[in-house]
Amino acid sequence: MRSEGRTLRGAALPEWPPPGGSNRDGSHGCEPPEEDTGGPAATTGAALPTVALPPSAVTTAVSATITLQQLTDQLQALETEAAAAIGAAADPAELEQLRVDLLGKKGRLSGVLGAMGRLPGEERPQVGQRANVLKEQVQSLLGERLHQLQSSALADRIARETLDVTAPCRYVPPGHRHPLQATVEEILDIFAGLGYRVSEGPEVESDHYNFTALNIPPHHPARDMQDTFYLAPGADGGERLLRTHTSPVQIRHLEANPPPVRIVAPGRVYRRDAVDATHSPVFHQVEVLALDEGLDFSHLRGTVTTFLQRFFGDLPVRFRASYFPFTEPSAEVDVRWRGRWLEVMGCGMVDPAVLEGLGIDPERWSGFAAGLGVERFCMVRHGIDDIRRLYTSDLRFLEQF
Ligand code: 2NL
Repeated sequence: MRSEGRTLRGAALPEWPPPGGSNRDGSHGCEPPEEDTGGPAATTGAALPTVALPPSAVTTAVSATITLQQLTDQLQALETEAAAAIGAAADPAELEQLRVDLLGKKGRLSGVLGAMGRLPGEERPQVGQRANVLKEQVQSLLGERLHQLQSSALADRIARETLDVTAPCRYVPPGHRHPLQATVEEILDIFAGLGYRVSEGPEVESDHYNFTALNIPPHHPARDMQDTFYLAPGADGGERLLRTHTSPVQIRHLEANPPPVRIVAPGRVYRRDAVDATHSPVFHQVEVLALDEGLDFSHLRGTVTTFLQRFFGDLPVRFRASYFPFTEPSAEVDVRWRGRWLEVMGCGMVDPAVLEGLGIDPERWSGFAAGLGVERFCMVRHGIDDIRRLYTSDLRFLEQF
């Protein structure tokens, strides 16, 4: 390959006449330019795809003596044939094959030059010069054809890949977050600013995580207020239901993470309620839980007040005693909104029974929890009169946000 490479770069044809001049070995002339001594294969060369050498040329090449005229004819025939084959080459790979067949170490030109040794010494320079001319011509034909093929391939590609930059685009109307989602994110942002991490969990829950672990045993009256939707038992035969609050997320979090804990759990929850202007069987909740050493009701009060004043503005906030099975004491929280007290969330100190159920020592750890309905926050903030407007995807409504 290497010596063939030299041939192609045009350095391999020997100077003509060769340096040193006379016939040191007593033969008629120089040996052929390379070790290729003109055996039949080299002489005839590999057949070109399109044009074959005339039989006479082939036979002449292998005979013992040869005339100047015969060699010149062979070179002429080779030139004609090469020009036709190069002109007909369909792609660069075919051209490369032609180059090897014509100019390569075992190619056609080498074959003709191999026969040159049988000419009388004074005739050889003529053949050598003719061969050099032929070689340069073939090289430039190869180069021109390669250039032609490459530019027509490029032109084809440009034609194929035309892009109409004036074509109208597909219209994607600009949108924005749903007001409910925006409310969730705003609430989470406020708690994130107070050092809470977001935690999420499954909407399909077990009775244990949704009720029992929250100090709501079977037949507890609180189960009536949070009636839900039941699914067929899971693979393990356990009861499955749609969670009625995101508290199970906090139970799961406490099982996996030892206190201290500060988390906020957003998500969709379900209750068996009839639809009206303020109720939906599917709604959204955010619950908060803080568990640490030394937490008391003042921390709960400060945290909830700070949160509400960041969300609604610097308004009066009041706590009223209430009841939840999972907190003790418990409170409802109201804000003074446009001249009226509005109940917006519930909260309390985590009931020691909940902590004991989790194997957490209530003598050491205490905490508070709070829960709110996102729809209510969204409706109060924007003056929305009916919860159903949040679910019906009416653009005349949504575009107002
Ligand atoms: C409401 C009231 C509340 C909680 C949720 C809670 C969670 C755990 C332990 C104790 Cl793991 N409590 N959550 C506590 C008090 C109130 O929600 O009105 N929600 C819409």
